[in-house]
Order: sequence, then structure tokens, then C-alpha cells
Amino acid sequence: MTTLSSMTEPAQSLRDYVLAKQRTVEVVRALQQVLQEAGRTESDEQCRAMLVDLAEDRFNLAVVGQFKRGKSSLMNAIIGRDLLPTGLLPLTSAITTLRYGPQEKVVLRREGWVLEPEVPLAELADYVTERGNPGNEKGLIEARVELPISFLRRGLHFVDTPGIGSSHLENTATTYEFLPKADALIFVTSVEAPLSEAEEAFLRDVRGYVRRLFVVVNKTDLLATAERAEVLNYVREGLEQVLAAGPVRIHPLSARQALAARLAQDEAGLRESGLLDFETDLSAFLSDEKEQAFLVAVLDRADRLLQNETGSAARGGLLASQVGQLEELGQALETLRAGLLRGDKGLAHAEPPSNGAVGPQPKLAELLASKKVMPLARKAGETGVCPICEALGQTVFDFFVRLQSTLVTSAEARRSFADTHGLCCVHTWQFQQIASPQAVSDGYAPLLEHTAAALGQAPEGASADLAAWLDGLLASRDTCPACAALHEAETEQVGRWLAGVAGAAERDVTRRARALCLPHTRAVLAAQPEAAVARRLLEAQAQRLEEIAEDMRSYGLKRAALRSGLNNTDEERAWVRAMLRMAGQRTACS
Ligand SMILES: Nc1nc2c(ncn2[C@@H]2O[C@H](COP(=O)(O)OP(=O)(O)OP(=O)(O)O)[C@@H](O)[C@H]2O)c(=O)[nH]1
Ligand SMILES: [Mg+2]
Ligand SMILES: [Zn+2]
Ligand SMILES: [Zn+2]
Repeated sequence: MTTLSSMTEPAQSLRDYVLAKQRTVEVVRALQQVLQEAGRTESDEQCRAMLVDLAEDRFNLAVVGQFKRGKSSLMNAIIGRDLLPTGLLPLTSAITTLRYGPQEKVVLRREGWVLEPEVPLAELADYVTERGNPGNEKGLIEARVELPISFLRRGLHFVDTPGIGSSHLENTATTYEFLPKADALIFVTSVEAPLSEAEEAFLRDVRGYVRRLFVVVNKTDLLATAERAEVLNYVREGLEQVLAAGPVRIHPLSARQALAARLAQDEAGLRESGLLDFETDLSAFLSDEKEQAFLVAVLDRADRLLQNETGSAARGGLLASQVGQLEELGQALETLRAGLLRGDKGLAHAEPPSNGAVGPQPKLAELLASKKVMPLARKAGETGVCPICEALGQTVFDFFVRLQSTLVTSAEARRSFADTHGLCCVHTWQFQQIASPQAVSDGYAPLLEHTAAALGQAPEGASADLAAWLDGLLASRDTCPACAALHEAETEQVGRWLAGVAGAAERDVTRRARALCLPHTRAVLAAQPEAAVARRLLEAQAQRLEEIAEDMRSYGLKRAALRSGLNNTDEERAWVRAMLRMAGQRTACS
């Protein structure tokens, strides 16, 4: 039987993640601000890249290792297509990223180029191999391959890197340059030359960059079964020495067999190749640990940056107050990271927090709820989100979480859900997005039975009358309990907004007025504020709309002229702000 706690857990952990992500964004943003003020352009730029990664939930899972070990082949086997070039000579010469896109395409990012040209998939080899682009002389930063494959959904960037340790030194350099951006790594070695000196040195370097490292021992098809155990043992022991982190899990497999089996839809062959076992581990990681691992990895990146900036050499360029700010940030970062690590069983591989002592630990949720994690005050600026919308979004979310658990546990709740005909159309689908199939089944079965029984007792009459009669059996905004919860919360929020501007300075009233969306401007007006407040509210709204429209127009112009390479994110996102303003947030709709 499903217990209450397991029912509510997914929603809870999603919310924990969103909260933890917000805190991470705050830390990085504060760091960026200090570095910006100190004129550290390069570090400022790195912070921006982190914020972009956070905004996109971009998780870089990179495949690394010595040349020719079968990195590209392994990726092909996982996606089930012979897509990345593979071969006998050292081959991959540029970072190649597979990521989700509704249509197959290759986009090239090049140094010093604003435009990102698209090329056909068939021409990929001309850009990412030694033959087509020796030593990456074409200056590619990345070939981005977009594919409609579900494995790549939810922000996963699956990255092929050039092999290290070959005579092509540029290839080694390219991969090392990429390492700081990696969130987790798959290290590929192979049975015919396991753990060379170059590989050992590489592994030692790599250890400093990521907490999550998968080790694949490829090409098991080259060994007779009898030899296998011996070679694998050798690799395992070697790894344990190099990584000095206790038992190491290795994944022996044959990428070649796996791809052939997958293309031939040969289930037994695929199992035999060893790939399925590896994929099971990988998927478990991606679904259970990835989110937290991602935030920890970003914090690790921020920490490295911060350490660099406060290191003795850099200190000279900073004001004492800036050093102080950075130190304070360092503490906030450490607290947040330690909380994330404790909250996540899956990250057991990570080092313990440096202070060593571990007493009873607060749960992540508690840690996040206490504002201790992030001592810096949020900058009093405009977030672009209407505060009433934000509160209402939270209200519906809480409502759905409660609804889902009561539908599972309480017959009374199921009955009343059926009596009131369920949720309105908008909320039905919002509920579906967060509810488990079990909660939906438990809740909707009685509703359907109830409706079926009513239909069986339809009155005699003309069809037009029947339509009206049927209306009475359908949920509407008037009967929907989520709509009702929203309505109540809205009244309360409007009251708070009005209390907030009562007696406030003019500038403050304007700032608060600008934050509201139009539907909530209306809601505030309907509560009949003083005439001066009403006037200011309308003025502020008109001004905001003009500003956004201006951004949209100039975005349209640039887009037409350039197609991409926009550098003003305000303009780029103006269309989203326009919709938010005109309609409010999606989750606050009723
Ligand atoms: N026998 C055998 N050969 C394999 C297997 N996987 C890859 N190979 C071969 O190993 C060679 C190198 O494979 P790639 O996938 O290009 O290796 P890579 O690590 O991407 O190489 P670089 O891009 O040069 O770093 C190719 O000839 C592959 O066919 C395997 O499981 N078994
Ligand atoms: Mg390769
Ligand atoms: Zn709103
Ligand atoms: Zn509703």
C-alpha cells in the first residue's frame, strides 16, 4: 500500500529543489555583483555562465578518457544510433554536445562568431573529427547536436570530448578546458590497454572537478570470459589506488556489441553487452540525484572562483570590504552546499564537510526554510513576477499537494471530490502535472462512478434541455475547489498589498504598483483603495506596458536582422513578460 509520505514526497522534493536552486542563484548572483564591482570581468563572465546553466537546468554529463577507448562509440550505443563519428585513428577533435531539441540539427558555436550556423547532421564529421577539423583549427567552441530523444530531456547535455594523451596535444587541451564545466563524468577505459599512466594522471586531475564519476571499461568483447575477471580486477584495484576513495564501482561493457544489438533490436544481445546494467545506474543517477548533484556542482564551481579571488595574489586588487563580502559569501555557500550534500543520500561519494564534526543534522527543507543559509538581503529591485501571482501559485501548489494525499487516504475527501464534480478544466490539467497516477485514479474513479449514476437518471426532454442539465454535472470555476482556494487567497493577498502601501512613500507605492500584473491590478482596484493609490497604480501599469512593448519591438527588429546573437536578455524575454503582465502567472490562473 502506498503510504501518505511516499505520496507527498515527489512534490515535496520538487519544491525543495526549486528552493535550493533559488538559494544557489542568490549566492552566485551576489558573488557576481561583488566581482563586477571589483572589475573582475572574467570571473563576472563565469558567474553569468553559471546563472545561464541554472536558468536552463543545464546538466553537463561529459564522456572523457584516453583517445580511442570508445567514448564516441559508447554515446552512440546509449542513444541507439551510429551518429557520432568513431574510428581507428584519434578522432574526436572538438566538444560535441548532444541535447534535446524537437528537430534534428547541428548548430556550430565558433570563437568570435556571433551567428551560430546550422549544418546538416551528415556534415558533423567535417567539424568534430581530426580528419575534417584537425586540432580544431576551425575554432569550434562546441558542435551542438539537437535530437528528439527523451534521454536528453530535462536539461541533460551529453558531451563527447576529444581523447586525452594522444600526439594531438590540442585535443588534450580542449578536454581539460571543458572539465570545469562538467557536472558529472563518465570515464571510459578499455580492456586492451587498461589504466595507462596517462589515464591515471588524468583521473587524478579529474577528481578535483566532479563528485560523480562513472567508470566504464569498454571492449569486453575482446576478452574471453576467463580473462575478463582478471582484467577487471586489475582495473578496479588500480582505480581504488588512484582515486583513494574506497570501493570503486566499474561498468564493464562492449559498446560495439551494444550498438549492434540495439540497431537489430536484439534484447538478449543488449543485455549481454553489459550496457543495460550501466544504463540502469546512469538512469537512477539522472532521476534521483541529478538535481542535487547539479546544484552542488554549480556551488563547487562558484567556490573555486571565490577561492581564486580571495587567494593571496588576487587579494591586492580588492577592497577590504569586498574581501569581507566574499568571505561572508563563502560561508553562505558552504552552509548551502553542506545542506544539499546531507540531504542527498545519493551523494555519499562526496567528501564530508571539512569541519568534520557531524551532530544531528537539520533536514534540507528545514535548513532552506530558515533564512540562515543566505544572509544577504535580496536586492530591492524588480523581479518581474507579480507578488500576488507568486503567492497564488504557491497556494494552488499547496492545495494540490494536500488534495493528492487526501484523495489517497480519505474516503470522505473522495466523496466530496465526486459531489462537487472534481476540478475545473484548467486545474484538472495543472493537478495532473503534479499528481501521481495513483492519486488521480483514487480520486477520479468515484467521480466517474458518481457521474455515471447521475447520467443513468437523466430526465426526459429536448436535447437543448439535456445540455443544460448536463452542465450541472460538469465542474466549472464556480464549483472548483482549487478556484475557491485561489479566490480566498487572492482576497487575502490584495488586503496585504493594500496594507503595504498604506502610508508608504510615493516612490514605494510606485515600485509596488509596477510589480503587479494586470489581472491583479484589477483585483486591487476592485477592493477600492484611496483615489491616489488607484491613480498611481494605473500610471505605473501604463508605464510598464510601454517599456515592455518597446523591448519587444526592438527584439523583433534585431531578430529579423540577426536571427540570433542577441545580447540583451531583457529584450529577449520581453514577450514572456508581456504575457505574464497581461494574464498573470500560469499557475495563478483561475
Ligand atoms: N572491439 C571493440 N571495439 C570498439 C568498441 N567500442 C569502440 N571500439 C572501437 O574503438 C575505436 C575507437 O572508438 P571511438 O568511439 O572512436 O573512440 P573514442 O574514445 O571516441 O576516440 P577519440 O575520439 O579518438 O578519443 C573504433 O575503431 C571503434 O570501433 C568495443 O566495444 N569493442
Ligand atoms: Mg571520439
Ligand atoms: Zn498577478
Ligand atoms: Zn479551478
